[in-house]
Amino acid sequence: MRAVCAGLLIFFIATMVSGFVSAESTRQWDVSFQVQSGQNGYWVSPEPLDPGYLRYYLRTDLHTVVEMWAIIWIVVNEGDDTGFSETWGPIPPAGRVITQEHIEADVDGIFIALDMTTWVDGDYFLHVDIENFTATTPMRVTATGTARVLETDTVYGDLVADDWLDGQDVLLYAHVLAGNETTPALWLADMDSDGYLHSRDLVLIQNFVVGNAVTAYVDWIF
Ligand SMILES: [Ca+2]
Ligand SMILES: [Ca+2]
Repeated sequence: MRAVCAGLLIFFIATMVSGFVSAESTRQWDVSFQVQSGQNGYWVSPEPLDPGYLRYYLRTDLHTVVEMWAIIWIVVNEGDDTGFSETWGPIPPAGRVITQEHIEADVDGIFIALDMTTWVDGDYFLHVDIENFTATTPMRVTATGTARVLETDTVYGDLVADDWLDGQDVLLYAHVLAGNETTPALWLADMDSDGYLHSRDLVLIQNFVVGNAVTAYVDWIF
């Protein structure tokens, strides 16, 4: 009887551990907002994040239309853009700012500036704030597309297995590519999801480590 109980206990512990290691969930939401120069714009996720995960990968795929006012709205720029950011968990009850950037651009001689902040509030809803939007001519920006969040207990690219992505992982990856280390699990290290370990995966990890979230993981599919 004791052996059976011990066996069941081991089974349940193994199930819990394996469930923890592989636990992840993907959320996808439609994004649609419009903001004019002189005004602020805000987007809030329709549902909160689960704060207890080890990592949160955020990806936006947006079609953006930039227009200027000249009696009517005239399109001056249009295109598709993928953005990527991430943060670690657990997310504290106070929430957390994920990215905060001041953006300046020259669109056909019109100077545009704005502040964009991505953050999680105390109830774990994801926010994108656009504030201090100024332009030398009245402008508006319309964005439509999707936002995706992968909540996971796996830190992709973490070859050193310390639950963090940094220069150590980059170095180990370089050794792997040089044939000097045991090949890591493909699912963990194949950052662009093409089924191979190659220099592009190393570049993607490097971009993320140095904080170049615009190009890091852009081709990473989840
Ligand atoms: Ca690491
Ligand atoms: Ca790859």
